[in-house]
Amino acid sequence: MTPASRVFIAGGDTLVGAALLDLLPQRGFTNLVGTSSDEPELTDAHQVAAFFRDARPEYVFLVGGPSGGIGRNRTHPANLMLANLQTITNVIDSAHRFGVCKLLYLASSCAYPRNAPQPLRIESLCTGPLEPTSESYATAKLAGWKLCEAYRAQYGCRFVTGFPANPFGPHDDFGADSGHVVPALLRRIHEATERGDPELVVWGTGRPRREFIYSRDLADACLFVMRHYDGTAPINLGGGSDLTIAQVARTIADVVGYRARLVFDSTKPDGAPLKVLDSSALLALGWRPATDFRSAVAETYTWFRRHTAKEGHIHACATV
Ligand code: GFB
Repeated sequence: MTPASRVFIAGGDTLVGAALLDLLPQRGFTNLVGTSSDEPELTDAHQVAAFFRDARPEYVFLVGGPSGGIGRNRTHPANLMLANLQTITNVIDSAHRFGVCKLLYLASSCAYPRNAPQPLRIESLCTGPLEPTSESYATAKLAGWKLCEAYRAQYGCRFVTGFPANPFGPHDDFGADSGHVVPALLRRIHEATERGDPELVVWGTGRPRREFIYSRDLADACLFVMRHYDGTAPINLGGGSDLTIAQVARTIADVVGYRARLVFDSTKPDGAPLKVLDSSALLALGWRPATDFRSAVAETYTWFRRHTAKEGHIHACATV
């Protein structure tokens, strides 16, 4: 991959796509194709094929397809599964047909079996039942990994799959009901502070643990893997903070300056009890995350405030 390589971020409107769009030019990659207005609708097979035929991308980051937090996964399993399956099949097949040099596909840590041993190792994939709250989305994500493997086996395509920790950052979906825990709580705690609410309800028991990764660090890991990893096995993309949801809520309250009470509503689902990745393969290659959790939350909050003030609303994008 050279600065002149034609690079396509399939899913530039997602959390990770936005971070890649920021990062790649900073690292000297200026020949980005399919950015903003000329990005094809990824669920449309004809648009995607026509785009690959005309733009001829050489390197593809497949980070597209909608996602959401535990709320959106429960209310929209069909939309999430269908749009992800369409995105995956369209982009992967076109990448093969139009001779892409290398593709990195981002799956999700929710594709691991619910009760797999922790930290989650690649060997545990497909060894047990999935977490029910995200089964449809996770099944589509697993299909994407298997499709990459199939194209590698049949055609020798250099298609690599990464399983990221839970990402968050600027351009996230800050919807109170649709977003993942960090952006959803940032918004809800921000609004509770402005109203002076005496307490804030946090979903679930507060006991589940998650590993988080700042979207800028994840974009950096994606670029690193594109340049330095070409194995047939998928690779976990983590190595950062592992926190309980109660710790997450308290950190966010602290960053926002919310001094009132946090109440845990155990009638709301916890989802998987624990999700922490074994990222030893990535770390052994020399990659490290740069941003600690609290600093990443603070940066994300700054972005959120700037955009709330400017737009009067928060753009909910399709996060990975
Ligand atoms: O981030 P989250 O929605 O995703 O929820 P998952 C993580 C934990 O935070 C759960 C709790 O235990 C939630 O109950 N939580 C507390 C909240 N308050 C809130 C809140 O206001 N909003 C949200 N969303 N959660 C997702 C999958 O699972 O992980 C997706 O559903 C995707 O498919 C993503 O893979 C990475 O980690 O539970």
